[in-house]
Amino acid sequence: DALRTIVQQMPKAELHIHIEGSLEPELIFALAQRNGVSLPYESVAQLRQAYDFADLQSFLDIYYAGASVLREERDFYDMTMAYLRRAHADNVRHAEIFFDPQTHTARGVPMAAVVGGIFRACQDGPISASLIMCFLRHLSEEEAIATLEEALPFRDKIIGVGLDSSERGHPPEKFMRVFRRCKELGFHLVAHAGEEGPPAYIETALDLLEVERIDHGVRCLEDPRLTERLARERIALTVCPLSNVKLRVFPDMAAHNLPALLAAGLRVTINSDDPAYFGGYLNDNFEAAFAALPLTLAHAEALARNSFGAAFLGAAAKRAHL
Ligand code: ES4
Ligand code: ZN
Repeated sequence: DALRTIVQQMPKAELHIHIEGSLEPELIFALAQRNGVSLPYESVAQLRQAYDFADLQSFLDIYYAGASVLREERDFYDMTMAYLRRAHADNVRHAEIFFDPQTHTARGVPMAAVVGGIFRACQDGPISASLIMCFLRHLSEEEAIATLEEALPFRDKIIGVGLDSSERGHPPEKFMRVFRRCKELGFHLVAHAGEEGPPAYIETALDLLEVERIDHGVRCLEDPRLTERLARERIALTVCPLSNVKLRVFPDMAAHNLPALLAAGLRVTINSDDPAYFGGYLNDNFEAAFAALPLTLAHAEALARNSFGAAFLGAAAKRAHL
């Protein structure tokens, strides 16, 4: 219908996409062959069948296995270029791309191959794109600090840092010192919080890590005072509807709290998270949310406006998009 067409065609920014989560099964098999990596799956179809997740951890186990085929600079380039082309087809004009260096450096892949390949694709690709380096929160803060040190030679290719992986039991405060150092270095700061973890993790991400956006954040509504604060301070939430259903944060799309988040006056954006694993890219996320939920043209326009407003772009670039 008309609203669906408008939603597909409107220019958007994507602010929550893990580039390793854009690896399609076909590319996983092609890279496994190219690099002589053996996979515990017989076929593309069998791998896809494993994409039936009970929670965040059951997804992460398969996501890290898939990323094991990435070995060379050109692998990172090919993966990133495939995402940028696909995003361009969805009228994404700007993407802020997460990557997980520790998933690769732990396997002996040089940081230069990881950052270099992703960054070179961003330079060559069809849309504006920048990089946010994420620390794996199930690992120690010492390992995050060592990763930051390894990345400093590539400082000019990275606009920000984030925090991802297993949320429960790994609160933001575990990473206070490394985030303080990143702030001093001039990085933008974000963190996953309030996806599976409690609203208290959203508060500590803001107060102790001093992040500028919250990734997910959907559990904020359990705390009315926190919800009011997020609205008052115009903190963006990078919400990922298909991810939340696949990882059973909500039982189905009709139960998603996106309308309530918008009604609370929050600066919500829609994003794809791990599009190869969760059933779709950015327009698939908009389409699934708008099909199942009471959302209007005004909501669509607010979501698109918020995506550019919350982006780490200069004022002139934002004005050009808005
Ligand atoms: C992730 Cl959905 C999600 N949550 C936390 N960490 C992640 N890494 C990749 N996808
Ligand atoms: Zn995420």
